[in-house]
Amino acid sequence: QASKPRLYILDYGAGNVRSLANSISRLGYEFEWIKDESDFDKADKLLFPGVGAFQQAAGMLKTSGMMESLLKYVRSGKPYFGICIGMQVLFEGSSEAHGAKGLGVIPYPISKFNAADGGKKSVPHMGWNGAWRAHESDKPAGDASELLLTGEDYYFVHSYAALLGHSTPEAEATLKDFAYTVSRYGSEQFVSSVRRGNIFGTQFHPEKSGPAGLDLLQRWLSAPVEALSAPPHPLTTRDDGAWIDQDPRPTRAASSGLTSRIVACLDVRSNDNGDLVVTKGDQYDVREKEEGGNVRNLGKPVELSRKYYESGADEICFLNITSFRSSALQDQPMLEVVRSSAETVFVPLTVGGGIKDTVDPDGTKRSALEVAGAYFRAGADKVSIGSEAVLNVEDLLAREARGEEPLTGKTGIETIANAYGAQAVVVSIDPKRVYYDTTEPNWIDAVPEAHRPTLITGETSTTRTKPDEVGKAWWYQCTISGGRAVRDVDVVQLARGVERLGAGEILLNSVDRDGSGKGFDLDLIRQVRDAVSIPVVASSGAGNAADFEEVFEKTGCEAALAAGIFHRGEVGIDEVKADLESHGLPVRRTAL
Ligand code: 1PR
Repeated sequence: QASKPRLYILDYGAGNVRSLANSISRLGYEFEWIKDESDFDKADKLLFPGVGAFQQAAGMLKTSGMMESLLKYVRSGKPYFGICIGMQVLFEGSSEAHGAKGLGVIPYPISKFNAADGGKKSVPHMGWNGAWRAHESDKPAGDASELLLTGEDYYFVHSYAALLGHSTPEAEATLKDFAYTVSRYGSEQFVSSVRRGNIFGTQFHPEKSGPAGLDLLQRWLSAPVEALSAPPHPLTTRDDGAWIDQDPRPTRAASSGLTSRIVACLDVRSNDNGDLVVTKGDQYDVREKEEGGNVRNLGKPVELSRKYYESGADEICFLNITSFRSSALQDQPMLEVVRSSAETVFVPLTVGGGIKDTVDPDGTKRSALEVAGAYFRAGADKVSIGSEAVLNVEDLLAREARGEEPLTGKTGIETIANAYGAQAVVVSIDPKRVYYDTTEPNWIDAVPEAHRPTLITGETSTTRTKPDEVGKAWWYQCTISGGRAVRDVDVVQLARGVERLGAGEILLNSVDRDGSGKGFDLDLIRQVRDAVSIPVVASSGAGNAADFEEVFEKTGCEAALAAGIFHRGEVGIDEVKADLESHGLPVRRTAL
């Protein structure tokens, strides 16, 4: 009997590789980490889960001398599976890293998405998208080694891609030697997976793509080494150049390609007994209204996150709202929550709360980068920064006003984005409406330029809140420390500032709407959505399924988040998705 193939994973120390390790264990396979160059010879199958930035990956491979060994392995004909950056290193090089070269196995460049495409689109390309075959292989239908399955949604997160039509006709022609799938983001098409002989790569993350991703991994893991190393089958391209598969879902055609993402949020804090519980407040007050005022306990974080994964949440967000006496790193229970959740949740995990430079009581300095690194290693895909981001943008604006260089490269947003990629840094904003007294004559003259209200009638607000808003004027003031302290920065200033610092996504809460069930604050979300080119997650106020449809339709946000209605079982994630689909919005459907 043939011995089991030895599976190795190459980790270059950036980003969340824990999730891939967890998914392999969950599928019942064993693996080892590549520790030095000699391990490449021992490996029968190799997985390279490249998360983060191309430059970091290529740089590490070069300085550690592993680039040569990797190239030798890939050329040896033994099975290789590269994920995201692990696929991109097969290509020639990336415009992300000036001069940093890939392995050049696929002589085609990696370039950046065009944010100006079709007016405007958010970059990174973040979320769930389909993958469609460009060619037909002559393999028999159902061949066990057929990996490029289509018709499912997979999780993508990247700003650079092998964009079709971005190179010379000669380079484009060499792509025809590879079996690849194509995905579309706006009007741009890119290679979303590629295969030839022993080489397989996906731009998306199977380990974060729910059941569809696990299924894909399972197929590669279970395929015999010989089947994965066999010479490529001839490919046929359609004469008219069209892809073999076409997206059968009509709703998709009208969208950017991405589905409308639904995020389940778990605010976590220690209760009065010191246990971490999922809680939920109204306007950020998480204590019971009756006597005693205990912290509301809505369940256990790990159990709830698994439940939401199984019921189809596209993403899970943990916000640790405990006030830390020292750094969040000392808070081992939260790291343990992330670690345990990542064992059963195979969609992206975001973790926020306390991610900033701090000093522990014993004098040990902890940088935001260090805290974030601990969460990534525990299984988080993104970290979310709240209060600190407001202070950073204040500094940025002050430096700019003094005529100094606005970016220092030292803030948490910058250092984390630099090491792990912009897509790993979310900024969570907690704005609050500040109303003007419009009955005062010439009230507008007293309003500072930065706080000019952009709407005075409220007529664009949700129908349920319209009557009491008509005639009012307000601005959106940013808060810190869980809404307890206000700052002078306006929400648009903040959103633009964090984008300049390098954040990859905005989680937009509303202190006024939090827990109210009155619907999302559409005016707020539209203002921020229009002000930046990074994805925006709308949050706070969801009361029913129709609120989600409204926020996607009226603001163009990429994702919508809710907490209370999911925790209390008032509305299910499947119900929200069914409603969106009935209104022609694309959603990810799961088989679970
Ligand atoms: O400032 O970097 O330590 O991060 C703290 C994080 O914790 C911030 O993201 C901040 O939004 C959050 N936070 C702090 N205090 C509270 C609180 O509730 N007392 N929660 C808090 C914020 C808002 C959302 C909530 C949505 C949806 N909660 O997380 O899930 O409003 O709720 P709904 O659907 O029930 O309306 P830092």
